[in-house]
Amino acid sequence: MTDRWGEAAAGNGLLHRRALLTGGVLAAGAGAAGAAGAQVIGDGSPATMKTPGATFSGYGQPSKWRADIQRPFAPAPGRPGTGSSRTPLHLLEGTITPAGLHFERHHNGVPQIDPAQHRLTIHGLVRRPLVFTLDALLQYPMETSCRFVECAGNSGGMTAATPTQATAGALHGLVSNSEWTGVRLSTLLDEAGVQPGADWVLAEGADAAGMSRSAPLAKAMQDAMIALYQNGEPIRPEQGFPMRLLLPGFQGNANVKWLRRLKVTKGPTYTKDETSRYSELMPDGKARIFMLEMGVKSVITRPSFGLSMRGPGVYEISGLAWSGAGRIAKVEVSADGGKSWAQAALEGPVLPKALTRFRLPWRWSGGPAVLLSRATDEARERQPTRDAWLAQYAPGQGYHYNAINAWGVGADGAVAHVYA
Ligand SMILES: Nc1nc2c(c(=O)[nH]1)N[C@H]1C(S)=C(S)[C@@H](COP(=O)(O)O)O[C@H]1N2
Ligand SMILES: [Mo]
Repeated sequence: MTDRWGEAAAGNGLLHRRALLTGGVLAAGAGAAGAAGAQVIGDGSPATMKTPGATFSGYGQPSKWRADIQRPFAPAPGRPGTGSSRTPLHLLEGTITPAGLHFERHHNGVPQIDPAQHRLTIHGLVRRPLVFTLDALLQYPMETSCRFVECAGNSGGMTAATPTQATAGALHGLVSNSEWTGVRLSTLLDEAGVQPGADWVLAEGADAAGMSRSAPLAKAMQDAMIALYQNGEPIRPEQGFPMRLLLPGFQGNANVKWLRRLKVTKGPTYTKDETSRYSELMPDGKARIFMLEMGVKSVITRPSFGLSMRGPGVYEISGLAWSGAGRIAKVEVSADGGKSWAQAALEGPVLPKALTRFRLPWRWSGGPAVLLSRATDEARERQPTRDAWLAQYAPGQGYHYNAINAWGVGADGAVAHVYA
């Protein structure tokens, strides 16, 4: 079929991404009788035009009509501060995660840290051990970058034998993306003077879990940051106030929050957090340790489970893609379960180690469809199929899940989680 949307780009109604530029306003369900996205303008003025509005507030809050946009979480009985809450990816747009919706992963609660009392110590294999107050750190040159943080356990539920019927946020929401500002770690390490032979750094948090992780010194010198600000405001307590280690593209766990100590070492420290957890069991029974970089990944957020279709018509398929290796090079979308693919439009600027938004128009005929997205990064790594991913590990191993995800659209417009 050819109309203002142009030729199909792949099977089952996928349109060319150029249509996003030339197609004009895209209303979900437009074209179907009674399902128009926009309404004709009426002449009565709304009540809000007749009385003055509310007053000012010191710190703004989301609209009361969108109080449904929450981080889902289930506190562990007896250990309320241990576990995670997730970013509701399916209810958000763009790429920046509002600070209040950044996913949380705490191993023993959120410590309340008085910034005036907090110290960051750099010691170990350095010529000059240093102790920084927050005020001292704020004197250093700072830089800003957008970076995702993703828990290695994100999407771990995808190893279940049957697909869990849950939202994109509940399944894949242990990833968030912020604009972080802080001091380059290399600036501080250069001042401390790393001794020859040192090749790893131990980072320790000031929380009740005493969470600590080792990272290669090369990463610390390459693009690591002591993050002090998140989306322009001081980093939230849940994200590590007054400071966290940011290791762009590395598994969330290594991004130590409430950072109090960095020890320069020869070799990794093998802390409890990197030996009992965050290592992967392989098919031969050996565990792999220090697989720190997150793989290339994508998820369609709209349509997705919980967001039904409103009748046949042209819809925008939209989602998020990211890679710990750098920039996203392309995202392909399929509407026929992987038989044919069309390339989605990437919204720029496409930043390294940050979430990238992709979009593609789709003419839904009203028949069954299986929607997939498959991302490739600039290192030419491409997301594996679920079967290929599972074959890499011992059964039940759930860290670093980055396989192709699928949503099934039924003839009634309901969207289900399916395996493809
Ligand atoms: N000190 C400390 N740092 C920590 C944790 C923690 O419990 N304590 N959790 C880690 C884990 S497992 C992840 S996935 C990320 C989560 O960061 P977020 O809560 O800001 O999303 O922080 C990491 N850093
Ligand atoms: Mo994590």
